[in-house]
This record gives sequence, structure tokens and C-alpha cells, in this order.
Amino acid sequence: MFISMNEAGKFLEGCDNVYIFTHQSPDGDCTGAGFALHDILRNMGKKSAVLCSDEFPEKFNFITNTENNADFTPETFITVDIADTKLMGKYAEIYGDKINLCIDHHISNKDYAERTLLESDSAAACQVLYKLACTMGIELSDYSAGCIYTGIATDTGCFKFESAGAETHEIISEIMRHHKLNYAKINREMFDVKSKKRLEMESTVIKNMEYHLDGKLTIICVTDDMVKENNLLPDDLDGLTAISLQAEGVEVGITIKGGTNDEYKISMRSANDINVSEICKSFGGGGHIKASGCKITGNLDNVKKSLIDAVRKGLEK
Ligand SMILES: [Mn+2]
Repeated sequence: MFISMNEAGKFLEGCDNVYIFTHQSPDGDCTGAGFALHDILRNMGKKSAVLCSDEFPEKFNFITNTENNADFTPETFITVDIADTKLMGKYAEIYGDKINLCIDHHISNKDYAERTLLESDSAAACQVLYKLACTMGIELSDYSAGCIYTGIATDTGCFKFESAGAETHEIISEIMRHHKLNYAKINREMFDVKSKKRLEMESTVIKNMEYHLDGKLTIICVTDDMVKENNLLPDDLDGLTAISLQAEGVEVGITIKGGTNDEYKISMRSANDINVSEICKSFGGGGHIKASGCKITGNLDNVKKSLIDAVRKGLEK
């Protein structure tokens, strides 16, 4: 059931002993939203903990280095930035059908929770959470403001995407005005700083990038074998899709990861007007119009072929 900001606020006021779930392969938005909500609930005198199926990347240490102890009997289950319980990873089976509140901004949200606060035109789950906090009359701590800033910055590609509209900038301006925040440092660490290994991998990825459909489609492929060979961490693979969209004339950029048991994880990005959410839906996935994903099983050549066909159809529309 979809609910309003007011209803979500009332629910938060009445709840306690909360497990907050972020999605697997955590990004800045779910990490920021999870820990900001954790901080908000603690400041309301409630017990809470953030749970994630995967480890949080080190670059989010300034967010995750806080007391976070799940050693209590939970009564309330909240997800942030999770469109589908599948994305809860190992927690999906135990808690997937128990979610009391979902705070999200994905147009593809499956409405799996008892209550869903969905703003599909919000740039980030952190933006939804910020507005919820305002509705509740909560004054954010500098720490929470930093979490929310990070989530909005990362989900908008450092305020480059169309999703970062007037409202997003107004919220960021409010955050900057009222909180001590080293946003230049956050942005440098989120977007510019890369390990030597990562830089080397990027150069390999660029060298091996495939151009299809007259250069309108680019494909980057990083298989599990390559990951093992080069000792890469999940964090080293983050944001590769951005590279696929740097090619001049490109409309759709695809990143293929995985390969163990012939299972591939596909990330798809659109440079302009192609709706990649629709293309990914045809493979059982989804996401945003310009950024979506899906999983495909098969041998790599066939996976690529079906993706190229699907994008060709998308371009012809
Ligand atoms: Mn998000």
C-alpha cells in the first residue's frame, strides 16, 4: 500500500526496535539513507540497526563508522532504496515478507511492503528521507545531513543527471546552509579518487569496450574470472557503466558482470531518450528510465546477442 509523507512520519513515531535494510551491493544512496534513518531513530530514543547482505565499501566509512548493533529482538522492518525484496540478498528469505515500511524512489517498486513511501520523481531515497524528516519536524544532525548529501550526490552522478532538478538543488542548498559539511571532500572521495588497481582496470575496460549498432551501443564486460585474476574488490567494479556512456554517439551503455554458472548481471544506462527500464523489464529486471538492470543466464555470446537485439528494438521505437 502506498502511503503519504504524513502517514510514514506517524508510522516512524510509533515504531521501535527497527531493522533497517539496504540493498545488496550497497551504493551511496542506500548506505546514506540507511544510516541517516538509523541516526534519526536513535535520536528519537528508539533502538535500530542497519543490515546489508554485503559489506559496505570502505569509501563509506565516514557514514558506517557509527554504533550499529543488531543484537536486539526486532519488531519493525524498514527497507530503504529497495524496489524488490530480491535485492535484500541473504535477508530476503527471512525478512522479505515482513517489511512494515519501504522508503524508495524507484518507479519499478514492487509494492511488497505493508506501507510504501514512494516518490518516483525523487533523485534519491535520501531525498525522500530528507522530505520525510522535514514533514516530521525533525532537525537533522550534521552526520545525517552528510549521509543524505552523499546519497543524493551519488545517485545523481554528482548532480549531473536530469533527476537532479530544482527540488534536489533546493534541498542541497538547505543542507549546505544549515550543516557543517565538507562536500568538496565527499565529492572528491565519491567521484574522483580511485585505487591504482581501479585505474589500471579502467584502462583495460576502455581498451576492450565493444561498439555495436553503429556505435549507439557500447558493451563493457567484466567476468568473475577477470575479477579473480586481477584480485578486484566489488568496490573496484562500481560505476563502470559511467565509462560505457562516455563514448561519443552512444545511446545505450551496458556493463556485463558475473559469469559463474553462466549467470550474468547486466547494468544498462541510457544517454538520451531510450527507456532502458523497459528493455531490462523484457529480461525480468527493471529500474529507472535511464538506469536499469537485469540478470540473464546463458553463455556470454548469447547473452550479448540477446542484449544487442533488445537494444536494437529499443532504438527502432
Ligand atoms: Mn537510490
